[in-house]
Amino acid sequence: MSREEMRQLQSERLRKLVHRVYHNVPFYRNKMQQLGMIPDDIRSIDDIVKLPFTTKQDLRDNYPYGLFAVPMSQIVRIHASSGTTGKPTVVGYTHRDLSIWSEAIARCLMGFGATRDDIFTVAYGYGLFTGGLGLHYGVEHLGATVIPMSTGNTAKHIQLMHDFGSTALACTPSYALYLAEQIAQSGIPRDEFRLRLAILGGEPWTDNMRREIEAKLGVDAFNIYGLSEIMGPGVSHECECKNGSHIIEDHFYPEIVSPDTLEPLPYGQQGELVFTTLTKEGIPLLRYRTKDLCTLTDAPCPCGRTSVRMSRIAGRSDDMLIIRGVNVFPSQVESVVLELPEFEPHYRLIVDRVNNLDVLEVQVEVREEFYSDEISAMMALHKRIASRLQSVLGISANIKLMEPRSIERSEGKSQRVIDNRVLE
Ligand code: DLL
Repeated sequence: MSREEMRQLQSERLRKLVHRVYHNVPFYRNKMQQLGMIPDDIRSIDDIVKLPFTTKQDLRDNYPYGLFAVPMSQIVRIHASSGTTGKPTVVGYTHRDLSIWSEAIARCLMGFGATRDDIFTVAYGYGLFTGGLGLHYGVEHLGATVIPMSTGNTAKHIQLMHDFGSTALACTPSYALYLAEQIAQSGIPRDEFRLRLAILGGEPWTDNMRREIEAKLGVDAFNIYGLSEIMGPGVSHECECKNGSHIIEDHFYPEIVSPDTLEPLPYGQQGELVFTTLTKEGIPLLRYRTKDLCTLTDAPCPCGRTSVRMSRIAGRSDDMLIIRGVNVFPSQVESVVLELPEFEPHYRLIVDRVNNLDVLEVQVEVREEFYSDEISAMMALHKRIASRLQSVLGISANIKLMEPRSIERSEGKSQRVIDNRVLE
């Protein structure tokens, strides 16, 4: 499609979308009324800059279903990802949404050179996370074979990838590196595996990691990007040129804005990535602020695709961490320590990468009156906070109980996160 044809399609879809959310989502109707707008003010995709932004906080304020644009009878699936505190961010899909999502992922997979003859091991988590089920239905839509492994039990993964002749692996890049090492130690010769493709995303990674994964696993490794609020994986994907990720922009319209002023920035300048879901029915979002920092380009790609490409994610404009593929906000830890009377509201998160696996240590300060020399008392306290944190964060962490007043107080912004991972 030429750029002009794409803009026409996007304009048409945006006009319909704005009418839909204005009439079906009170949140958007109020926002537009506050701005003195009516749906007919939006005539083309260029008018998108007039529309209000949406943030994770808006989803949280309307928890769980307040931003849905269709009755629950039309919602056929729910997914959720971490919110900034205890409550997750909830998204809902209609039949049509799921069909567009599967098609979007199938388009990504074709961009990686996958065919119906491939046998995919999907090692993203199945469940509320969009990674597992998202890839799963995309692989089926392509007509390839899917082995729904989900996460955990690496030895079994390796055995079944070997025995089932898996040709493609979909997982986080850090898990791919970990798997590569475990395969090397498994004693099974690498040439007995048929792996040729790795579909990696869900967390930031680098070209150096790509080279290492490709060399160790003997695969061609590709980046896939996405976020649950917009759909899940499959918002953008690399092609054989591996030079930026093509955005599926007939469904997900991208903009770059300054995270400080929210003014739109021209292509080529780094800023915060913002998406508008042009066709989504369940929970359509206007100008959703991803907080991911990157650049966009519409320069022609040698592969022949005409879509806008995004660079790798250079960082975040908020404090979200991705630990073993799971989104973690320091404020989630804060909500737990505030809930439990035995702890002070002082805490620290220390993240390391050991053997390519992320390790999280959470240091929490025990209140004077609850601090004791008795091991059993401290162990009970440890257990209490560990289980609460595990349930709020969705990942396990090494908990370190700290003596009263041992975590440094600061007058300015306290440094609550020490991230020792270096992505090279
Ligand atoms: O991580 C969806 C996904 C699953 C994408 C599997 C790719 C593969 P969330 O849990 O909502 O959804 O997290 C979204 O993860 O805003 C980015 O910060 C980060 N992220 C996702 N893919 C990439 C990537 C899924 N390829 C958040 N590179 C996003 C860098 C990524 N960061």
